[in-house]
Amino acid sequence: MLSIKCFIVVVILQYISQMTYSQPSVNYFRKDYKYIEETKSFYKIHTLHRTWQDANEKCAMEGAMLFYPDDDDEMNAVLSYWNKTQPFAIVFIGISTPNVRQVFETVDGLPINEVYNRWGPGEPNEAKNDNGCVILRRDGTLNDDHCESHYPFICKKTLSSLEWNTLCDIPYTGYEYVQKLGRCYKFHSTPMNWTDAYAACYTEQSYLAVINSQDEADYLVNLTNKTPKDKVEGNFLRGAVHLGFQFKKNRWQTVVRNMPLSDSGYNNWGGAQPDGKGEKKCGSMFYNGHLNDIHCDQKLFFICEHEIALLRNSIIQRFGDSKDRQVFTTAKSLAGM
Ligand SMILES: *[C@@H]1O[C@H](CO)[C@@H](O)[C@H](O)[C@H]1NC(C)=O
Ligand SMILES: *[C@@H]1O[C@H](CO)[C@@H](O)[C@H](O)[C@H]1NC(C)=O
Ligand SMILES: *[C@@H]1O[C@H](CO)[C@@H](O)[C@H](O)[C@H]1NC(C)=O
Ligand SMILES: [Ca+2]
Repeated sequence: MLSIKCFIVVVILQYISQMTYSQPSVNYFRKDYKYIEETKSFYKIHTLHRTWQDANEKCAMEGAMLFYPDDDDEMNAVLSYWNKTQPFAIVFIGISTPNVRQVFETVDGLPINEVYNRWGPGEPNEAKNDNGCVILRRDGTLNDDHCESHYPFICKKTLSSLEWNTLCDIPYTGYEYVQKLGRCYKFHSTPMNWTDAYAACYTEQSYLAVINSQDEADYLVNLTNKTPKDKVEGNFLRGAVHLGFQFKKNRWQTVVRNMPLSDSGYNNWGGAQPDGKGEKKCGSMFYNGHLNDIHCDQKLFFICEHEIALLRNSIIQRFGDSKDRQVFTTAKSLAGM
């Protein structure tokens, strides 16, 4: 009886994964992005005000791009969504003067005259010094503004640029599925401090990796060894990577469910570590797999870990009608879950 159940579940799962492969037109990127059919793209309006540079980086971290309108049609489609959902009057868009004053280019390198470019009356005017970044007003006009101003912004992901990582069930191809561990991992070779690394993993719907077994430690060592990183320049600490544990409430605990590190299944500190006497409050791993405490402002490489939901939450969202939900419910009850 059990094997029949398993067989049926396998068949259903195969059916689901075939849908994933065979339907590139499924319109799902992330839960927080809205798909607009006219432009075949996904958009997220970020309400937190940021500088232009921070907005640009935030979109890139989400695997998207700081939005600018391609043409009138996209302008109208996005403006109408914005009008319906948000009250603010201005957003930063993905147009700036990265090279030369007054030479406006999109974040993907197009001259502004090849995209939507209806300036407001008298604009651009460099009214403040260093007016290198472009804002869009609700009336559809553009204005040059100070890049260090803070405004909301919109991130955009085109459907055609979407690559679904089927095994990891996320829209990020940098994650490697490890069958033995049933998890996915990504080595980030842009060094960050622990806090920023934590946020970067979170942005990719993941978390700073937590080691729960010797096998997992071995894999992370292998992943670290095989990632090319010798040529990465800059001021950061080499020899260790940030991981998901920290010193909090007088003990070392993991970022997943705040579990004491000693209960996590892997507690193998490097020789004489931790040596910070509680002053170094963030967790890292030497390249050889041994744990190390570190100052949280120290920049290191880091590894994100992605847990794959057993019956794939995002597929329910991607194929969100009730028929598919039924398939899942059936599969779940057959599997006795
Ligand atoms: C959005 O609202 C502004 C004013 O609040 C209006 O000028 C504009 O036409 C509206 N655009 C769309 C596409 O709804
Ligand atoms: C790590 O790499 C070694 C040698 O390449 C290999 O034998 C081992 O199976 C790998 N371990 C994991 C967990 O990937
Ligand atoms: C991490 O770096 C960011 C800037 O990227 C900074 O704002 C933040 O204060 C730093 N955090 C720590 C703990 O050093
Ligand atoms: Ca201006």
